[in-house]
Amino acid sequence: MKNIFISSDDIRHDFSMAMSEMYQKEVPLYGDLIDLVKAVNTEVLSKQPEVREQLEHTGEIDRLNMERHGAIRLGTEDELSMMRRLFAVMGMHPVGYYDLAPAGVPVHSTAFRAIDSQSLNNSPFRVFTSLLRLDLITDETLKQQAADALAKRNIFTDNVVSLIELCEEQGGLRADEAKRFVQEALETFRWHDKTPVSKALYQKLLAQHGLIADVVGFKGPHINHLTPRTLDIDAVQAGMQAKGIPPKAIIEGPPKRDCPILLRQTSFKALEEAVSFENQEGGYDTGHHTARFGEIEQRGVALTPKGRVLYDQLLSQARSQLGVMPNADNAAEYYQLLEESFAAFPDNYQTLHDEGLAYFYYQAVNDTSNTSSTDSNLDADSISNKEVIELIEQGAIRLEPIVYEDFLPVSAAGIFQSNLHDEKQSSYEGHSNQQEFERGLGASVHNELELYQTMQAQSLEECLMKLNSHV
Ligand code: OOG
Ligand code: NI
Repeated sequence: MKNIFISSDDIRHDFSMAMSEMYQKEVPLYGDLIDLVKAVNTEVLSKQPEVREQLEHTGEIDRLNMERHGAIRLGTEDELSMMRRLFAVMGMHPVGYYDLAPAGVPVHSTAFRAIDSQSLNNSPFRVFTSLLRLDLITDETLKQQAADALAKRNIFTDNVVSLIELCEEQGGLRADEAKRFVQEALETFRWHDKTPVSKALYQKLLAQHGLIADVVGFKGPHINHLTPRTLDIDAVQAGMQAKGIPPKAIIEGPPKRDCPILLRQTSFKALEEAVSFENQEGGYDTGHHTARFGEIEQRGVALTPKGRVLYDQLLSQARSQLGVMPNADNAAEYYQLLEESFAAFPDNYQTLHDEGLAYFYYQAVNDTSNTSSTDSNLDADSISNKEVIELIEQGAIRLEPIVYEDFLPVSAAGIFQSNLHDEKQSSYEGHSNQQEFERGLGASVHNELELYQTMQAQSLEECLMKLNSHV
């Protein structure tokens, strides 16, 4: 029977395009950033054929220009669970748990994204989604006022809720339903310059934390940035300065390397935007709010638990040697410390693989002369690591890096902070609370490491099957 439903990958693709178009209209600097990223990526692909070849082998080449992530901040558990159902329509599922309270940001978060290689290549769009932790506000009166304001708002249109329910009932959406869904879902992420709270309340919220004002003070979770993927973040950072787009002082994440790992990110400063606060006379008081910005990122290979421990250790070593938060004045020193610290992290793919530090796709090399010494009974369950390494050395198997699809809590905190003008609080006490987050979400989050492990294992299985059939 022919499937009457549109694939969720297509809905996600259409939605990400609609979102990008809306944000370019709302924040024109973001459009300039996209042009810059495109130019840099084109240059890298023409000057570094090995990068092009790698992206062709992993299938990422086609997704490069559509690749972006966004971020939103939600106020209540109900909003979070409906958001999960909304993203599920587009094949986006919660992956990972990020607790940002230790870094002084009163939220915990997950990322909604596709989870298998093919869907990711069809549309890699993902949304970093944070839930405000009102429990970390110590002022009881303010906490209550914030909770009341949040209880009054409804961030979803009635139509989008009906379409989500319809999708859940019938198992998908038809073309016209999907089209309406994209339009209706977009409404939740739109910017509103008229706020439902008084200026006085807004200012009290702001004095607690910029993020609390950004969530509680508004009608909905406006998309606060969109982030294209670049192949050379240092070139884009330099280009931003030259184009008059003021970048944040520090590129977050690991230092520049031959074999990029995880994720490096930088952003341009949030805009100061005019807003109107509702007053008791039914009119509006004018003011402004800073929340929305643009960001860029360069993605590298996903790390295994062992690699991730080493990354965290080397990063915190560099940061503690610096002694203070990295900023514009100590940027050069910070990069120097980071380079020195990360000298201990192997910088070629073969070593990263052999030492079990990163995840890779195994691909059969289409040249039978390489497989002459292999037997025809290669089996993914019983093959040893040593045998795999031998096949790689013989040229029968090629390694390609599995790109990191997720986020990094220290980097995310740096991105939040650079846009909040709030350096008062350096950390919140209070436990990381994945279970509570998942209760609000109404589902467990996927473990990202397991997803990468599965991708790697599947590729090994397919690769060995191909080699067996060659002999
Ligand atoms: C999210 C900040 C984190 C990233 O790319 O790490 C983030 C936010 O500002 O809401 O987007
Ligand atoms: Ni981001």
